[in-house]
Amino acid sequence: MSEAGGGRGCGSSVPQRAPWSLVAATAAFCLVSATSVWTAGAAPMSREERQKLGNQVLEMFDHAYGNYMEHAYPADELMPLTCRGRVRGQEPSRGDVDDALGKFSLTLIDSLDTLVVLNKTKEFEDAVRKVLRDVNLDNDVVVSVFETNIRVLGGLLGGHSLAIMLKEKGEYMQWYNDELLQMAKQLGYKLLPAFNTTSGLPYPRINLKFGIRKPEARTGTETDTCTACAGTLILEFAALSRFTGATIFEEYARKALDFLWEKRQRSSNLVGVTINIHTGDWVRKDSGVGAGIDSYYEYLLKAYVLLGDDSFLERFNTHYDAIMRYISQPPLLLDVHIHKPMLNARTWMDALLAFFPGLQVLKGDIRPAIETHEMLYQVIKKHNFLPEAFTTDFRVHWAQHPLRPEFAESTYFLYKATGDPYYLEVGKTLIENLNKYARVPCGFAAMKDVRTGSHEDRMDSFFLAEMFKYLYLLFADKEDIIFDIEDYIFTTEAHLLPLWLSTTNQSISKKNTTSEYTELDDSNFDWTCPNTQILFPNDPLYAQSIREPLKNVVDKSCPRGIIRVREESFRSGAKPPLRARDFMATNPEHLEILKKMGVSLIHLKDGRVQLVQHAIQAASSIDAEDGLRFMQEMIELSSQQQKEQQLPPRAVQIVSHPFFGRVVLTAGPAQFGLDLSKHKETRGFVASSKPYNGCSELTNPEAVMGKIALIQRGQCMFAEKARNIQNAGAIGGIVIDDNEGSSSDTAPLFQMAGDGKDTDDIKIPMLFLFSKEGSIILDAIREYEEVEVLLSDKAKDRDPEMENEEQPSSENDSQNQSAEQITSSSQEVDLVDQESPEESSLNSEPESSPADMDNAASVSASEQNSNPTENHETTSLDGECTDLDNQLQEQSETEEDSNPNVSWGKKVQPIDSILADWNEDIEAFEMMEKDEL
Ligand code: DMJ
Repeated sequence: MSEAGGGRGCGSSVPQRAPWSLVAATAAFCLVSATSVWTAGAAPMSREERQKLGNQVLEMFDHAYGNYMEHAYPADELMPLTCRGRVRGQEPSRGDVDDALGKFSLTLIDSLDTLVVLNKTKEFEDAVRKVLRDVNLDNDVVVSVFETNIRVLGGLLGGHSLAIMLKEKGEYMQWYNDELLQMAKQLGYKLLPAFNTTSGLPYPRINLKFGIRKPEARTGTETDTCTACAGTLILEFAALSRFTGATIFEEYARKALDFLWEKRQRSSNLVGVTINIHTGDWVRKDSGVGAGIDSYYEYLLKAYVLLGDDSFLERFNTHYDAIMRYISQPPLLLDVHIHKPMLNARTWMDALLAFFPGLQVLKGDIRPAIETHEMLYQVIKKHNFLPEAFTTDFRVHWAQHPLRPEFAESTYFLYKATGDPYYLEVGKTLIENLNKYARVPCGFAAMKDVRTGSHEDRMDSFFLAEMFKYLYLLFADKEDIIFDIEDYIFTTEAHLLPLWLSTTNQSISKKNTTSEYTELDDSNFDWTCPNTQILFPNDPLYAQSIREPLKNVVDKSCPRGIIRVREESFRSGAKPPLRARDFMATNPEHLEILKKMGVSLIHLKDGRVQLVQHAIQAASSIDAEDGLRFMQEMIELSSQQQKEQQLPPRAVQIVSHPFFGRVVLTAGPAQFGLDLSKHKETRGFVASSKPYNGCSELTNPEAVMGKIALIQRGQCMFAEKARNIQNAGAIGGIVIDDNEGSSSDTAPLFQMAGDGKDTDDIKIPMLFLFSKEGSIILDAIREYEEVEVLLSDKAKDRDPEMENEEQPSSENDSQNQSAEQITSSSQEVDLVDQESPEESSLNSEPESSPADMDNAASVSASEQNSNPTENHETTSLDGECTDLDNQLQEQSETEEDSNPNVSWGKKVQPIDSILADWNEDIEAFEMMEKDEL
């Protein structure tokens, strides 16, 4: 078993040698000292510049935290566009995302230890007093157990850890008497009822006041949870037990981890994304390192580091081997099926996996960390931020970006490990992009769409808990931080827990020790503490040499094959199966392969072709399987192409004082009028049309002449409104939704359809705003009268001249003034409760018009086909990299394929079991498509 004294550091089999830091567990486990290795390569960054960047991070934090405290506190989060607090129940529901909000001043608690890291000790002291004075943990609100654990319990424990550190130093926090710890304990007890399941896996949600079982709880009926949700408790729960001596918390977290470990898929050693908390069955059998699983792996390794329990390392290493074998395709990390790990389950990656290179650094496996990080950085350079999901050929899959910190986290760890100043430059770019594109007068706003640069009225607490910590630490020297960061480990929310906990109150780990985990053999440490000979083989340019071949991986990429077919899955001597994207209906060789796979091609009267598979007609079970894979690829390809046909959202950017382009609103495009993606943007002052619905000739043409007319949705077709404002001389139009409280944060955007007739006469650009975004413009008019906007496909950089006019001292005043004005009017809005998930693609919608309007003709194909799983038409893929230009209609028929008597040549696997497996895969794929992160 591990030695006492700070967990297990580098493995005993690997000699410790300079320049590796052998602190048992710093944030990075076996880190090289940053300055001692680098001698050449990217230009080193001077201490002066690093300090300048560090100060910039401090200023940005002040802007985010200051605005939260001024305009949102005690609410859980700041809404930076409308400059007010997000209070659950007072805003339209955003679904699961809102489960982080427990009316417990989430952002303040999540920011506590950031204040200390950023040397804001005085502010920390004030913040702790506020938490103790104001925060109530007994609210009648249903919260996520996972989020409450990592953000609130973790925040309180991180705050406590640094409070006692400061107290011991003798200057600050002298009055502190473990009050944060007491709150943490109270919260810990509130979460415990969630573990009342036979499996020991916690319910995903709990009512802070009523727990799970009571009828008032409004929860406890859930059957599934995500793996990360059940497997990301051990650090906080063990710390709570060890700080307080109450062993129950660590016991519960261990039990949940034990259960997940037992349930791992035994042949692949992978875990699925969601699991039934009662039966332990995997509900979603896809497996990656991003959403739904990420921090389960992170906590296994970090639990070993913090608690020194070898069993956690053994488990982590087993999973890590499987990840590297099946999921890792450097530089990509692609989800697979746990029971068919050679097959990819997705063609896209989510942004949460950006933490993984950081974890690989902790593990000591630097090469793939450098590769994946480089790939992610190139995606960021393309879109300014990492989109919530992106395809294997690096196109945007989900366009939002809620200011996630994972990439900054990995950048920090890679810099620590390599000392390569390249990573400082990466950090600098992150800072620049945040200031350029996400900074708004009242904080930092999440990106609604990285393609347009539009914002969402949201600043998540993790932005303060994590982003500023990692960015600040990236540029800081040891002496810039008032304590030794290497004495702590970062939780998944970047809260700091002291490593000395490993030797405190160890009774639980002793109690749970079984003979299953004895002394680990050396193989467990093979990767744990690599020596510098392996990582930097006498070459200080090591990291650069790994990045070099990848430098154009994103820009030069072509659409990739949809499902990876690994070499070992091919039969020897046989050709790889035909890929859907390569298929050409006119190629006789392809037709022959189709036939072998049991796929027949039917030419439809309208010129399209339809594919139908009868597995029973395939030449062998392997061909049948190839055929099913081909059909699945075709389904996905088809939905991807259909998605590409839809118009992307547009941006309305307020460019006049005091916004200066900082506020960007997500707008829906029109299927008629000027196409903003092909033409220069339209810029102009706005004016409301009269009548406001724009359904008849305008009575105020002089007011809208040469301007962008605002028109309310309703009463007539969108095209009719466009014609009326165009006739009055408007240069563009913005239709504002008449459904009060609607917002692109909560409702899927759509494109405005024409009226079913020829709309070529409409020459001006038309955009659609939901009510909340529209009211930001209307409020601005009330306040400033002259409001100028830019209509475009992508927000433009702010006007530097306009910016320079701003006096630094008056900036806050004017910002706050505008924000307050917006606040007061926004609060009058009667909000509706919508639960639509966020979507980045657009449906098409005809104008909401009275029943006598003929809408049917204007509904476009994209509306009819908005569900990818029901899509029956495809068009060709864009770009030079593919030769597929056939229109296909796919249909998978399986009903004839379940004959249990059929046996297939060499490989005897009943076809119904193959089909059942494949159907599971397809179901899982369909579920994933519907899922939000
Ligand atoms: C944070 O709350 C945590 O890092 C969590 O593990 C997942 N990601 C969010 C931020 O993106």
